[in-house]
Parts: sequence; C-alpha cells; structure tokens
Amino acid sequence: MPQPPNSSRSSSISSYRARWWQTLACACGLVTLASADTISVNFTPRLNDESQMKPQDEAGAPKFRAAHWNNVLVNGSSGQQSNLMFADGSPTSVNVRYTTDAAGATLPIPVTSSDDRMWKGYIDISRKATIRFTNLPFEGEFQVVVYLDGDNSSDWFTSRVTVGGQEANLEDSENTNWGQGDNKARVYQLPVPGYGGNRPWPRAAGEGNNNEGNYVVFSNLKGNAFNLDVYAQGRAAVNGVQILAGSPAATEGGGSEVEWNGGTLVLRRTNG
Ligand SMILES: [Ca+2]
Ligand SMILES: [Ca+2]
Ligand SMILES: [Ca+2]
Repeated sequence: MPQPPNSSRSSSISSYRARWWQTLACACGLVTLASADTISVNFTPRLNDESQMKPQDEAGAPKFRAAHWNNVLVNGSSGQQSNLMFADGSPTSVNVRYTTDAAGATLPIPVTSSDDRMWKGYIDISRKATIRFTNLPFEGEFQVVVYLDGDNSSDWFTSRVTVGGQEANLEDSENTNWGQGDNKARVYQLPVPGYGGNRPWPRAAGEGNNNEGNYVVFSNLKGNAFNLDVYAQGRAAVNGVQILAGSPAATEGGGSEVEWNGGTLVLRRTNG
C-alpha cells in the first residue's frame, strides 16, 4: 500500500519528539533525584529574622547549591531538630543534634541575598563543637560540605574539622567575613595549602593561601550516621552544613546529560 507523501518526515519528527521528551524526562528525573538527595542545614541564632533561610532560597558553594535549607535554631550550647527535609522540600527521618561550648552568633554583615542569609548566623565555638547527624537514608557514598566563617574581627583563627576519620584545616583570616576583607567578592573559597595568605579571594590550587577559606568538603563517606567535630584554635564557627548523596564525580555532573550550575539547568540532547 502506498505511503502518504510526508509519512517519512512525519515519522522522523515524531521520533525526534519522542527522543527529546525522553531526554527531557530523563533529565528532569535526574535533577529531581539530585535535589531530593541533598539535605542542607542553616544554623541560625534567631528564627524569623534575616539569618533564617526561606524555602525558595538557594545557597551553597557552586557545585552544591540547593534550596529548602533546614533552619536549626542555635539557642544556647545544645539543640536538635528532627525530620530534616530534602532539597525538594520532601521530609526525611534525618535528625541533627549539636553541642558547643559557646552559643549562637551572627556576622556583622548586611543581608541582601540568600547566601548572605546562610552565612549570617552560626554556631559559635570556643574550643570544640560536635554536630551529629543520624538516620541518614543513603545506600551508597555521600559527601558533607561544612561552611565556617565567624566574626573574628582583626584576629585570625584556625580550626580543624573532622568527619568519619577524615580531617580538614581552615583559617578564618583576619578582618575577613563573607563580603568583607579578603572576601569582599563573596566567594566560596576552599582552603589552599601553602604560602600566600591575606590576599583577596579567590585563590586557585597551586597559588597557596595558608589554608584561608570558608568551606571544606568531605567525600566517600558511608553509613547512616556521623559526627562532625570542629576543634577551634582561637575561635570557630559553623554557619551551615550540607549532606549530598553520591561521589564527587556524580555531584559534579561530569559526563551526564544534566548540569546543575549555580541555579542554571543545562540540558543536552543525546545523539541518535
Ligand atoms: Ca590570614
Ligand atoms: Ca570571619
Ligand atoms: Ca547560618
């Protein structure tokens, strides 16, 4: 039986559409999954003020940005919160409990963005704090991102952060807070070992900055609970913490069809 004249083209178009929607559905599925597998905690000394994150607020280092941060009130030297939510707003059974030898505090910075809000309030630490997460739902590996920036004025303080047998060291540089001093540009800066501190951020690996920075990342963690310990030399702070399912390669989106790049969704259509 003869085919209608444009059958081949129309079949080609519907095939293209099918592939496109399949790709789109797959991509959205991946994004939903990535979002659902992130838990972000904002420590704040006061609720209902400028240090409290709103549900739609996106914040975090470029590779880890997420919405639906859980506001955990830091009212005194210990506190806890149950049933933290995922970054898509859905509930979990994850609990967090903190103890510190100080209390809640705030940076002396103006707040005009969601990142400012995350940094503004924090757990203040004189010598040591422990933050314990329990009931984690991840089957495989996960990463933990810790944000540290206290109101250190003209002092410089160092802290040692440990999670699951791993440790990281960081200097909160003199006269430097989010948006102030070496970090007027509001940069998320990983500490870079080696000589060369007290220069405006960002510093790349190889340039060295005496471990000055404001966040650290722990990877390849496993299990359903962990302790995050912070040992302060001088003073320290924990402004926020994120837990992300997966390994570094997975959360960086390398080679996948989707990149989550600072709030911009990049879709790539597959070939064939
Ligand atoms: Ca310094
Ligand atoms: Ca600081
Ligand atoms: Ca905070």
